[in-house]
Amino acid sequence: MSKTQPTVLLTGFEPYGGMSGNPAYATMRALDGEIIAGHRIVGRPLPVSIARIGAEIDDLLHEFRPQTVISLGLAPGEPVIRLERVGLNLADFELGDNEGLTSRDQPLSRQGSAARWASLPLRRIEAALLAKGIPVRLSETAGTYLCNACLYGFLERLEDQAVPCGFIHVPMTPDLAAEAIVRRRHDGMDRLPPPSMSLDLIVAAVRIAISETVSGSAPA
Ligand code: PCA
Repeated sequence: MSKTQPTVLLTGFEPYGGMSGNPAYATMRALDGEIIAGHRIVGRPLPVSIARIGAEIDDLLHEFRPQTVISLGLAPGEPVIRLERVGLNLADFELGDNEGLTSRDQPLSRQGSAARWASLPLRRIEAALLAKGIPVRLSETAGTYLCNACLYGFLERLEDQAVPCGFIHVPMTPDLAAEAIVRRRHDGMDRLPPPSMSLDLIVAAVRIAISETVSGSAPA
């Protein structure tokens, strides 16, 4: 890997919650190794583990010293690309992580501030996606599960550095939505089927988000 080429660290979460895949992971894999506006994309997985995520973040920052950090996660039920504005200093979840751990009312960082702003050019990304016909929205919460822990964890470690950093939640892909419909048939609840977006469109959206962040323009 060229030492002079700036690096974009792109993380994607592993599958969780009994689902067979995670489009965040698949998108990270699809973009790993791509060059966007002269920046090399380094895609790496993150574990859905509250016990391990902090050390994983430390290791990735130490290994790659990225100029930009963008993390991806799945938001089941979300119909559009969702740009997170803020990470909260809170872990609170009943759905066990991939090691079976839950958390209640726990701060992620003892000394850390209550919240940290994502530092990606969110409005520019939003405008670029809308211009390409990709539905997107800004969001005031990344939840209180692992995706939020990831966003807060990166922002805390990068707070003194000029490294744009943020988190993008993506919808289910159609295969996961179909899987959820089958699963829900058995729970007797009459619920709307979950919305979905094709992996191709999600990958295109993340490529645009990276390009806007590193060069201020959409990919050619
Ligand atoms: N989504 C979960 C954790 C992993 C993922 O892809 C979340 O929104 O917190």
